[in-house]
Amino acid sequence: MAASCGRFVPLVLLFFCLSAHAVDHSNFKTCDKSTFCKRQRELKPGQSPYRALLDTLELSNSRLTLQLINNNNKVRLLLELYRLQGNMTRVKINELKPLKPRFEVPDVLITDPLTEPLSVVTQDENGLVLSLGGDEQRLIVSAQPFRLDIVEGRQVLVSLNSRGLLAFEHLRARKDTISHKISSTVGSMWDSLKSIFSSKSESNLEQDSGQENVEQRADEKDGPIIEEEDKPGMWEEMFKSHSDSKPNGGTSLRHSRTRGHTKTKKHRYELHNPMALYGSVPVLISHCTERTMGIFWLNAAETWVDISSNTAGKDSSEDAQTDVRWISESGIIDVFIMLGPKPTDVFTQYASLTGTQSFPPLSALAYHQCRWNYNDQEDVKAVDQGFDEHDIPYDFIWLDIEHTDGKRYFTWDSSKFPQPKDMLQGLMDKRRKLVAIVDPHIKVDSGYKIHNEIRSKNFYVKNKDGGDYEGWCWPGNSGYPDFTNPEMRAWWSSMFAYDQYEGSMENQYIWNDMNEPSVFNGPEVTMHKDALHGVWEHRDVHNLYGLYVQKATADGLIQRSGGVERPFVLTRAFFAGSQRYGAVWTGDNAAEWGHLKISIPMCLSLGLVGISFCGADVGGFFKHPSAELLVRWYQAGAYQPFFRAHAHLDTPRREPWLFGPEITALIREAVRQRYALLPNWYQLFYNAHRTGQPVMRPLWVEYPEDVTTFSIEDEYLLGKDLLVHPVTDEGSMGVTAYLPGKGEVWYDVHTFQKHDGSQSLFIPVTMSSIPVFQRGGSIICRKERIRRSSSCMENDPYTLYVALSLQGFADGELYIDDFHTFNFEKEKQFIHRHLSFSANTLSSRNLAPDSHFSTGSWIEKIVIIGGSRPSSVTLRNADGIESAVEFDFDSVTTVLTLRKPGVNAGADWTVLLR
Ligand code: NBV
Repeated sequence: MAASCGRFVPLVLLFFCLSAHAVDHSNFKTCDKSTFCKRQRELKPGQSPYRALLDTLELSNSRLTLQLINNNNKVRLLLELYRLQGNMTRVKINELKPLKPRFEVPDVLITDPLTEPLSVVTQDENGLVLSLGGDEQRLIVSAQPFRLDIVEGRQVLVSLNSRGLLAFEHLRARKDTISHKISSTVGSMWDSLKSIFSSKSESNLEQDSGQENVEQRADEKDGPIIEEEDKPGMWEEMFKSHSDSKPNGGTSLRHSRTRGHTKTKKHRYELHNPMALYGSVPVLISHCTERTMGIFWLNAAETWVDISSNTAGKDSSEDAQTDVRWISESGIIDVFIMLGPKPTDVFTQYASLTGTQSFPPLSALAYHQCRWNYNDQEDVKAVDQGFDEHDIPYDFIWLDIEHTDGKRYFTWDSSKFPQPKDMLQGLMDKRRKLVAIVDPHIKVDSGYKIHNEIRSKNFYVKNKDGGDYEGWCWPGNSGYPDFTNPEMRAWWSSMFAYDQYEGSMENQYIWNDMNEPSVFNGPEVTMHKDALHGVWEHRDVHNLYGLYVQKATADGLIQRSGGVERPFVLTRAFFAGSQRYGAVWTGDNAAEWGHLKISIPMCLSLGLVGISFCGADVGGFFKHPSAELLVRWYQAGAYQPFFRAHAHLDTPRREPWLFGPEITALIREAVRQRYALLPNWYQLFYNAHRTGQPVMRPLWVEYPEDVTTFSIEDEYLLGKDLLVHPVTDEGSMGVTAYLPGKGEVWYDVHTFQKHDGSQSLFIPVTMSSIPVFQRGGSIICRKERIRRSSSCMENDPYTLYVALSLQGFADGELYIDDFHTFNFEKEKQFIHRHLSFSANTLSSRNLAPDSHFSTGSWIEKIVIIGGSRPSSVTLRNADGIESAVEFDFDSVTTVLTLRKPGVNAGADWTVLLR
């Protein structure tokens, strides 16, 4: 697959491309050790043998099908092409007549994508040209060799198989042991396969010879399928002591290095290593000054992606090209080409396929205090009090695996947590909450209710021989519920009901860890690929497993509240679409400066592929941070979407007050900055939920034509108006920040100092804060009365920060609802205001006239930055009644402060500066 575009910046957003210092690399496969990847890589450009059979073309209104034939072995593939609404094209390739169905990823697309009519513009013996709608876009299908090109005007945007690398291994029966293979290997999963072979009787299937199957799949005139020699690893693969039986032989496919098979790590990961880690989102975004595009490869099997680009240093789009080769172990080719053209269009396109970020309860956006482990109820109480004593707000305290009875999830260790409800009530009295961990490996123990029910309902993943799959994890010998089974998920969800999950209460939320899934004694520390989920092999569904765990858990939290409350679930494993179910964190990092630094691009990448609710363990999970690193991490974390401190069991305690009063004060200030900005975070998440636009954005998203922004990953934007440059180097005296936007200005939020856009400048720093700038032309809402928790601040008044552009304009939004239920969606109970400043007048206008909600919050202060001293300030309320507003003006900082306008935050009002 190739895309052309001047100064092309390919962003691989597949998974966390990181692994570990302490990781034993020998536990993980390289492409060379993954035989499917090795076979595919051995194919050299130009060797793809496919030809499009133009006489097989069928075109219904919006679906074009065409057969492709492999000239070497005569196996036919079926190509389907769709034009999708919103400037997208979908390309599907499957075997025309596979021996049995190949896996097609369910539950990731939110709906069947809406299509648009396709029409053939021209056709001859060399191929055809389709109109993709609009005047300019065409899809060219070349027959020999098969190739697809999407062109706009004279420019080729995307080409498929332009280097002739398409390869699709067909399902086949093993030659040497055909009957054995079918009767033993397929037969071993006979029950679940029956429906697939519904046209055959059981005995028929056993008698089938591989040759008959083969012949069925070739057209008479092409002759029978020619089976090539088996290549190494086709039918069995060994990795260390693990054997992967491959009942279907090699099934890999490729369309054009980096890896998308989620793995678990027991060690901290290495920086800048493309080894697979906890999650994968098979999306690639390309950006250049003229255009942004995306490719979504919907396949949940192990996937390798090779990328090569000739764009370095190229200024023109003429001959710039990035080549991408996707290699997946099984499934089908199902590719969505998102044609932009702007970054925001690609986000909209991807959101229309996989959904948007779930809208978290406000408290989930506040500060979380976690460690492995808080030891017992007294410990929880002491930490909770510590926050009050040191006047540091927090919303959630977290319990890791040690809170359970012997790692039996949904239970409590009765000696350490004898009265969980008392503990939860104590937190609730302070309007605080708790998160408890629930992992998906289940202790095999006949005295454990959860295990017994899963076993009796036959809900466990099976091993290749049909018994329950068992592996080693925290509880010892463990079973793994089959989360791909909707009945299993419904049952799992029901376990969160208050009468099932004893000791739980409504202020308890959930954390899913180890859901890659992690199997300590499994190949690559995960599940055997030949384990079975119903009829499908783990090979087919691996990258989906974690998504399903989080989905079932989030559904459980919704159901336990009768559909009223928004859930909060944190997950370690994720896939495309995981954004719909909660938050993701970047896993087991370390207390090192490099890990703090990399948290920025890691969360930026996830945000670009829909997962906005991302954060890294503040302080670093492994090792003990220095006080300086801890402070810098709190300061950075306060400006990242998911803000949670976490630490490994073996590390010394590090609650914010354990490093002496000066450090406590610095951490307090960082956390307070987070709480003050919660209204802005809330509004950004509402926007992400509604529109799919990321919360945390690389600069190029807002300044797509400014090439300087393309490689910046040490600073970022929150929405479009706040620019954050964390301090990520030890002993830093300052940072070099790039402020984008010719003709724009940025104001330092701490000093109000004004800087011109489109320049890099050195910003000196002290330990007290990190550089944050507000864009001239924006209005940001804050709450400045910081209390114990975000819930305590719900009805507090707002302060508006109006940062004027050079032309004297500004605008922004304010969003308010009950902060925790679905009533904003179901009952339209919310307030959404547009705030705008122009011609010396600031006004608040209703953006959602159909909605209804009343708030007790009012506007207590308005800070206007970058203007001049007025002679009077008047407030005009919704009834047209005018009153004078007190103000003062600082001519050095050009800050005008309006005191107590006192108007309700949900009302229409205008402030006039004269
Ligand atoms: O449950 C223990 C830890 C947890 O604290 C961490 O956040 C997870 O990423 N968990 C991994 C398992 C063990 C890690 C060494």
